[in-house]
Amino acid sequence: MLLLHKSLPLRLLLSRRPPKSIFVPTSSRPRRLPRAAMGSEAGHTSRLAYLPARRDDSVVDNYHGVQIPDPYRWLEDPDSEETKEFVATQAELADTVLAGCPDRENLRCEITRLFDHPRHAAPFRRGNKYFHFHNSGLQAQSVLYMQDDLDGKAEVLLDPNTLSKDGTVALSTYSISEDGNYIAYGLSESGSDWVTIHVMSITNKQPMPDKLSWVKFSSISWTHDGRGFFYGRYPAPREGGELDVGTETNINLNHQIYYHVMGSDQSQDILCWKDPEHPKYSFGASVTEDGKYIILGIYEGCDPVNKLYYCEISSLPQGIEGFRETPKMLPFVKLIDNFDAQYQVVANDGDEFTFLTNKSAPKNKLVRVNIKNPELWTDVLPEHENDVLESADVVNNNQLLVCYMSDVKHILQIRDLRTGNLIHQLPLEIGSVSEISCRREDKEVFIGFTSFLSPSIIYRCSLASTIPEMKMFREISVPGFDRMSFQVKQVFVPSKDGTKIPMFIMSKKDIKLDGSHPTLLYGYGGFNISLTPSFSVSRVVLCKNLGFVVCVANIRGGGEYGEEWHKAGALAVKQNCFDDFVACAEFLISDGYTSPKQLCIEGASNGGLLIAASINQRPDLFGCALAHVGVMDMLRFHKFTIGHAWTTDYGCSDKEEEFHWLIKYSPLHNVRRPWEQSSDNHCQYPATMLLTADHDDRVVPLHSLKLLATLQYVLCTSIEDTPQINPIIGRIDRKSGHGAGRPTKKMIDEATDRYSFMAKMLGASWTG
Ligand code: X99
Repeated sequence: MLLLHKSLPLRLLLSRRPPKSIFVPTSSRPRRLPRAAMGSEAGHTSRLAYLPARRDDSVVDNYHGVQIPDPYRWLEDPDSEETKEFVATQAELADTVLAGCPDRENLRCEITRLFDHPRHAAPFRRGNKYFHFHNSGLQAQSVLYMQDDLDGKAEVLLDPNTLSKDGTVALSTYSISEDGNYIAYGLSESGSDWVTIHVMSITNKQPMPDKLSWVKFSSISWTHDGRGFFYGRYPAPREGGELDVGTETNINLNHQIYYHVMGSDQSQDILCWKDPEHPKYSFGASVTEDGKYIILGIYEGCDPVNKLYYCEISSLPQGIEGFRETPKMLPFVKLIDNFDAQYQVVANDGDEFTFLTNKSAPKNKLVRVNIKNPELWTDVLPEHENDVLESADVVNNNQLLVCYMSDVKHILQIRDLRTGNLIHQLPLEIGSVSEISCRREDKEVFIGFTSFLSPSIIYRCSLASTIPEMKMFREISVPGFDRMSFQVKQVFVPSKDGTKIPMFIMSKKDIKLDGSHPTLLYGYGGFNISLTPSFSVSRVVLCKNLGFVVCVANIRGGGEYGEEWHKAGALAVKQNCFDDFVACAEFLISDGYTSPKQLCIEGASNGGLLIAASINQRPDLFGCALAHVGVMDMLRFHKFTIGHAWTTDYGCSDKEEEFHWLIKYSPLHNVRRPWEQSSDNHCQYPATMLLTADHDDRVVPLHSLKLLATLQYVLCTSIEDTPQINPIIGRIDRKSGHGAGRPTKKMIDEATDRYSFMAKMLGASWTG
């Protein structure tokens, strides 16, 4: 069967003017659009000519008695010629559309100009040295510097930009040994989740021979004797498969924790924990700040719940290395052996441990227990009525730096570690704490702050004096950005069931609420993740140069109000996420910000699912949709890479009841022709861009590819005189992944493409 007309030049596939016959009014074609409605005011008058992709009608699955066709199953094979051809054709189509977006070069230029400013992260101390990351502006990756003291000269320790020409090798994790002599660091290529750990001597900056492969979802934690470190890995994903790592879709099972002894080959690493009876579990091992215990966290998915085991290093007669020759794993003691709640170590004084937990406290609390006598647990800092306890870091020996989230804004306090009592409230503007850098022995802490209109400030807060002082240590300034010309407000929008959904709205100062503004609405809604305020160059450019209103909706499913808020947008009630998002969109229209034709929605990952489900459910409400790296096939996501971990939020189609939740909103399975569904026979889907990348091994590209083929088939190619004029395109990046580690140029190129498409589709014009 002919799949794709790859020999046809693409410009011929783009019918500048649709064939006449399609648009000749006849009584048998009531769905036809009058010319004026063909999106001319939205800047697109011609329909794209899509190449129909092959449909394989023989693939039909039986889910608990329900037959579900999957005609694009063949797109699940990333290595087949047919898939490569589909990807090439879609990329070409997107390129042609993008080449016709008038503000593309304006956007690229302005985003690049604003990106080009030096930025520092908070310093941290190890041994007798300070370390920090710095990007001079347009460097692909930030560079790790070290210095003897904070006023001294900083020298480069590790510059990832030297590791590849195009900046696609990124530093994804690192850990410096207690004495400050070695750094173990993980590199990932092309945005993949796979990591290779290397080691470097810090004293002479010499690379060590150590090289650890197939590391994934791993931190690195040194034992305090500096002999080695713990890390997590999977079995290699495919036979002989060092080829184009990160493009494979194989399920990740049987995570394992190893201890690597410096100077040895990976084959000699000591297996510390595995659980073949529970292949989907994943593990994290870390050494406590006092160096005495190994803490093992056990996770069965993405929920904030974990088992917690410990091992006292001094109890091992021949140390950890005594386990090299034995088939035994480390003798962990099971402190928490069920998945009731989350337990994170905050501090320990010998056997007495302080944990941050959500056990019977969905907004989190601090508890204390003697791990040798774990019957008695006491509350140190009880759950707050409204605010979520996000983190607690021990500092200045016996104090805690506590971070709360209150209506999606952060609050910082100094508390007493023993009693939990409040000592000081630290002054903080409205925004987010982006990082906290301190250790227990430190008398000062570095705090990173960001907000919609604050690029980043690093505060240095000394706890040595009676009243802590928040001194500005570094302020990042963006040339040409004047925060005084913008405004941000927070509103609380009632959703379908009356729940108040917080939403931030950023715009130029004093805009008229006359319904005229191009507007971008962003959301996520899942996995207990909170969208707190942060600075974005590209969003500032949208407001400043294209007159946009930019909104962030804190819908249910996130962690904005703790675990209850998360659970209220998951599993059987995932629909609440979409209802909340739609309510926010409707608010923006009814309150005079915008109109449906000028409203674009955007989200990534679980937020890509949000966008795709939203356009399926309310195609009439939006003019444009940008769905990045979305989970689009809700019946099969658990079969690929780490997808099985997401059943904690979504459920799994293997279970009958859960299949019925999923089939109701799965983007791939709910694409309908809106003109056949509504009384408005002109109703079409918004202009849609699905974004994915070849090395996305978190949400594998097949999700977006199958949805793209389905949208184009149902709306565009399977019906001759379709009213679907708004383009449906896929931007498929190369040498890119889910988002982490993306080089600056790729970030700029992507923002340029998606926002120039959006601007054209909404009819927004460049105001300079
Ligand atoms: C993940 O899939 C995280 C994957 N992951 C683990 C880790 O399973 O990063 C794991 C175990 C131990 C250490 C580190 C890790 N996540 C993270 C979800 C959302 C998240 C994700 O990427 F929970 F924040 N998704 C993509 C969910 C749906 C789309």
